Amino acid sequence: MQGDTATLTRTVNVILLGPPGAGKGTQAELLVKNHGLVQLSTGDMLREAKASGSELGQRVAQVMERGELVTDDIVIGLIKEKLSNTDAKGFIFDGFPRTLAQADALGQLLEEFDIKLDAAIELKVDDKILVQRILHRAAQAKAAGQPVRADDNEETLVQRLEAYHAQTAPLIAYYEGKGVLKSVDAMGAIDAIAKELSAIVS
Ligand code: B4P
Repeated sequence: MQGDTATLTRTVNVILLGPPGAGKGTQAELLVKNHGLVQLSTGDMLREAKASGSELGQRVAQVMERGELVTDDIVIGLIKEKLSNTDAKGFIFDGFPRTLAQADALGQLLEEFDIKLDAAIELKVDDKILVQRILHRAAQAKAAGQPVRADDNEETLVQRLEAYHAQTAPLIAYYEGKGVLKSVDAMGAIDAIAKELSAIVS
């Protein structure tokens, strides 16, 4: 990854769009490491809520385990809370928005917090490869004696993909219409994809 680390000359804000297992979380972590951006992952926030045993966590756990999307008001509230409680600049919105209503809400929040969206980056991957990636992640976690994500199994992935195509894929045209869409082939090696993303944010 040498040569990809760069201090940005100005604040950059990007959305990572893509199906489950496309590499949103993987690439967001590399953008944090290489460019000092702040990752806002609604998936991580929801898993934290679940692990904390809070009332919210209990409500969302079953929805996630079914591979469905959590309601818009919950995830919009989580993102708003994070933006309200940070002085950080330069965000990666990872897994948010996932519906047109969330995209509209994010647009309003960005205006409210005076944040400019630079790009919505689509990670393009064939559905076929996603099953392998998710099952691989489950196997790795198991081998390391770590908990396996409750939604990392083939049956739930089918539901997650259905939700993606029905509710999230329309965001590609939405951001294309706003002139901020960038598409990246995310079928290759993690490092090669990271290089392309670094070039976009730089
Ligand atoms: P998320 O946590 O966002 O999970 P995801 O989309 O399934 O995974 P992600 O895309 O980040 O995985 P990654 O590629 O990094 O959401 C989980 C659930 O939370 C949702 O199903 C939903 O219920 C709920 N939720 C979250 N946000 C929501 C919202 N806004 N609205 C409503 N509900 C919401 O990793 C996959 C694996 O692939 C890893 O093992 C990685 O190492 C591997 N991998 C990545 N890139 C690779 C590559 N190029 N080659 C080989 N392997 C690769």
